[in-house]
Formats: sequence, structure tokens, C-alpha cells
Amino acid sequence: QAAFRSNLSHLLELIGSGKESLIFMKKRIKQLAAHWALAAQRLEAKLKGSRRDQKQILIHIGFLTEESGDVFSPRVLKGGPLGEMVQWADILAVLFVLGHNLKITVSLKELQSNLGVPPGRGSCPLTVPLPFDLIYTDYHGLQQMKQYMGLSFKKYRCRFRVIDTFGTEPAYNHEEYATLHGYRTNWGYWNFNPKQFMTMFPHTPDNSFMGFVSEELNSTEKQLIKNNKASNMAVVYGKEASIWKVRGKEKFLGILNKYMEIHGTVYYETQRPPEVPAFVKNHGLLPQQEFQQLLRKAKLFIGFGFPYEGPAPLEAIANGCIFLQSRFSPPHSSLNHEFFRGKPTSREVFSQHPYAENFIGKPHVWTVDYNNSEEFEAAIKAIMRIQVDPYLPYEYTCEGMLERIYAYIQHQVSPQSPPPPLRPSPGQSPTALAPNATHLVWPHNASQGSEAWPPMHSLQGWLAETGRTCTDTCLDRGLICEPSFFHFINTLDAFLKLNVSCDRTESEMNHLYPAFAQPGQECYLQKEPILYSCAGSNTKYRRLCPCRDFQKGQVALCQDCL
Ligand code: U2F
Repeated sequence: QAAFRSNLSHLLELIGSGKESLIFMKKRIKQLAAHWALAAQRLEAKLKGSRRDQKQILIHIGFLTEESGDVFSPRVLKGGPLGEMVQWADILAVLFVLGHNLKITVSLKELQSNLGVPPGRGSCPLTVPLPFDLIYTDYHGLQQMKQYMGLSFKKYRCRFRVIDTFGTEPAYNHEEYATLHGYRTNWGYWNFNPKQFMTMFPHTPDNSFMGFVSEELNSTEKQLIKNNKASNMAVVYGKEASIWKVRGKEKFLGILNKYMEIHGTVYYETQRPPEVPAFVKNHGLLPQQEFQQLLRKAKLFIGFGFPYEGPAPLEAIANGCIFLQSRFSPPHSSLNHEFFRGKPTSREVFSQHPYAENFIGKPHVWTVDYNNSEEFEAAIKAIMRIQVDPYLPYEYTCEGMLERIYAYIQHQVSPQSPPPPLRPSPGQSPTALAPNATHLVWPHNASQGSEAWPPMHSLQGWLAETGRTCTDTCLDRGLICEPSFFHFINTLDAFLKLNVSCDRTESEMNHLYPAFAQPGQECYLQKEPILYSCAGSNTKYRRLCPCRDFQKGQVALCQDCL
């Protein structure tokens, strides 16, 4: 049985030492230790002592292995991407605090010995049973394990959880489909259940939202921060000198400089100062805690368009800053931007930090067109006039993350559960609300006898407008697309109950199905369960979408999901 842990010292021993990246992660875990302990207490009370099995968990951080180049460790002290390190540190803390038994590996040698590959046998296929219930890794680690595990890789495939910052959409994941339809990437083609990919922000409901945490402040701390804010101080988002290369910066920085003192935390080498304008006060790359202190003083945190979707804006908002960022028009995506090219997603990114824009918004987040000087200046002036409270969405608190990962481990694709049959059983069929219903609901007892999670009564089936994605169709109704429910609406019965008369029906592999095509009155069902996708649209189709409710501040969980 798993018991919550509040002392993290054993975890620090498990992590080992040597690399800068490991030192960074350990420091972060130590800093947050008291917050984790409190969160554990709160979740334990919420769960009222319900029984949990202790899982054997392997955490293999592939990008830190020498064999994959370990390009990150040397960059930790130089302003390289710390976002990933922040997330891995928090994942380790969560799994440990939840009381599971962890093995952590950051080299191929350790990986082999933990997998039971006999020493000196190179890539000999694993023949012994896998001693882990779950394996958390990244794309580099997955590649390495595929090589070492031989046939067992396939056999144990549902035990993997892949930490995948920007996410993998189903069309890119299904090898045959992606190859046939041109969804070419550097990372896709794993044929996993898309929920096995875990993202840094809730990018697409097709994947699981893993996240990370930011420090939660109590009311005294919040008040103190508000009292000590320097109303004319701005901090620039970005630790690498390259972010200053953004086009048109002279204009918008000039405007900002009329109103505020501009600070930066750009890494530089003593003999070569960075290329930042003279009026910027650059502190150099700061240790995480000093960076937080700077954010506590500042009024504004300003993004220049890169890095995309990192942790720092959430930390800034949690420390009472307003985040100002640029709108992208046209949106950036793997089709038109070098950074996203080769990533297994077609998601369009409409600003530097879509989560901040869509899930937080004003007054904490302002998204403006930086090429429009009037709009930019008006935003600065408005920001100067307002005061905001520090704010952190619940899903980014220690308790929120702990609760979410607890729920995933309890309920998601368990190693034992067989894939669902292609058709739901009769007791799981929907009810139309009225004869000319626009959507379908499931009665409270619908999931009886089945192990559906989320529970089926949180499900609503909606027919999307032509050319709309299921992600947006659900969001428009204050709901979230839930791919594990596609199974229950992928039926003719569902179309009929929505008064869609199908002249012809076909069952095919297409990530937009189930869907209805108006000319010809054709209804299409999905033939391949791992292609069920919330993402994706085509002007030819009205997609049939499974939506569910969610908890405010915890989008990954439905109202009744704990
Ligand atoms: C993103 O990674 P980054 O490391 O660039 O993300 P940031 O949002 O800049 O923040 C990462 C952490 O760095 C810390 C800060 C954040 O938790 O507290 N930090 C610091 O310790 N000292 C400083 O002076 C300034 C910040 C992102 F996470 C990924 O999604 C992208 O792949 C990547 C692209 O390069 O950018």
C-alpha cells in the first residue's frame, strides 16, 4: 500500500549527483519541500484514507544521458532551457510524495541494469518480466528502451508515460496513418494511447496534462508583495541573448522605456557582455530563488515572443506581475515556424503563451500586437494604472499537481486492462435530451459495471459545426473534449439520436471520425481506436465530439473524477 511521504531527503539521495542539471533539480526540490509536505497532508485528508497500491516506477530521463548528447546539463548555467528541468524535478517530487517506489536513471548503464539486461549483452532483447508498473521517460529514453527491450517493448507498451513538452496529436502517433497521410515528424509514430503523452500545459485534451508547479503564497506573503511592488519596474522574459534579436524591438522597447525601468536576466560571459540595449539593467542569469525575488518587486513581466510556453510567466503572475506578451498573426505552428517544425502537432499558437492568454487572461495577462505602437503603448498605460493580486491557477499548485497525478495513476490505462471493444455495450448507450436534441447525455447509472474513467455521466455528445475541431466545440460549451469517451459515441445510434439521417455509413481510419459529411448525407465511423482525436478539422465534416465537465482550475479532472 502507498503512504504519502512528507520527508523528501530520501528522494534527494535517489537522484544522485554530478551533473549541473541534477544539482538544479535537487535545489528546486529542497526549496519546495515544505509546500509538497503541506499538499500531501491536504490531499490525504481529501481522499479520506482510500487505499492505493504502491507502484514500482522507473523514471528514465533520456535527454540527460550522455548517449543522447546530454546537451542540457552544460546549458543549465548558461540560460538554456530550464523549463524541462523544472518539470522533471516536480514529477520526481510528486511520484515520491505519493508514496511510490522509485528508480531514477540518467545513464544507459543504469537503465540496462534496472531493466534486467545482462551486463555486456548490448541490445539483447529483454526476456525477464518487467519489474516496473510504470515507466516515465521522454522521447530520447523511449528510443533507448525500444532498443534494449526488444519484443518486451511492445508487450509492456501501456506502462510507458512520455513527458512530451508540446504534445503529440493522434494523427502523428499512428505510424501507418501518419506515413500514408504525410504527418511526418522527428518524434511521432509510437502507436501509443495518446493519453500516454504528458504535456507541460494542457495543450490538447488528446494527451494528459502533466504540468509542473509554482510556489503558492499565503495571504500575508501576498500582501507583503503588493506593498513592496516597484510600480515602474519591468523584467524581460528570456535568459538567452538570442531573444533580443527580435525584429522591431527598438520601437516597443523605446515605448516601454518611457514608462518603466527595464531589467533582464540574460546569461553572459564576463569577458563578453550581452547585446542588450544600454538602458536595460541586466542581472545575468539568476539562481531560481533570486529570480523569484526580482519578480516580487516587478510590476511587469514582458515577453518578446520566445521562449514559447515556458514556466516563467506563471511564476511571474504568481508573484503579482502582469504578463505582457505579443499576439501572433498569423499563428505559429509546425507548418510555418522553425521551432515547431518536426514536432508531432499541428496546433496553432496564437501568442507566446496561449495558456496564460486563454486560461488566465486579464487583468494578469495582456496579449497585444507589438507591431502596433498605439496598441502597445495603450496597454502599458493601462497596466501602469491597475493593481493585481498574485494569482496561481490551482492546477499549478503542489496540491493540484499531486491530485492530478494521483488520479492518473489510479485510473489511466492500467497494464491489465484490455483495450475497449469497438462498440459500447447496450447499457452504455446515450439518451437524447429531446426529440430534436442538439446533444446527447448519459444517465447516472450508465457506467455501472464498466470501469469507465472519467465516469460516463460526465459525458455529453455534441455535433460540431462544419470545419470545427472537437477541442473547440467542447470549449465553446464550457466543456472539455474527452477522447476516452469517443468509444461511446462512435455509433450509428449516436447519429440517429441527434437526428442525423445517414444515407450511407462507412467505417474508416481517419482522425476526424466519427463525423458527418453533409453533401451525400454520409456518416463515418472510426475504425481505429488510437486515432480518436480531439484535434483536427476539415471543412467537409461536422465531427461528432465527446465532451465532459471539468473542475474549475483543474481542467484534467471532471467534477466526479477523484
Ligand atoms: C522553455 O524553457 P525555458 O527554460 O526557456 O523556460 P522559462 O520559462 O524561461 O523558465 C524556466 C525556469 O528558469 C528559471 C525560472 C523558470 O522556472 O524560475 N529562471 C532562473 O532560474 N533564473 C533566471 O534568471 C530566469 C529564469 C520551456 F519550458 C520549454 O517549453 C521550451 O522548450 C523552451 C524552448 O527553449 O523554453
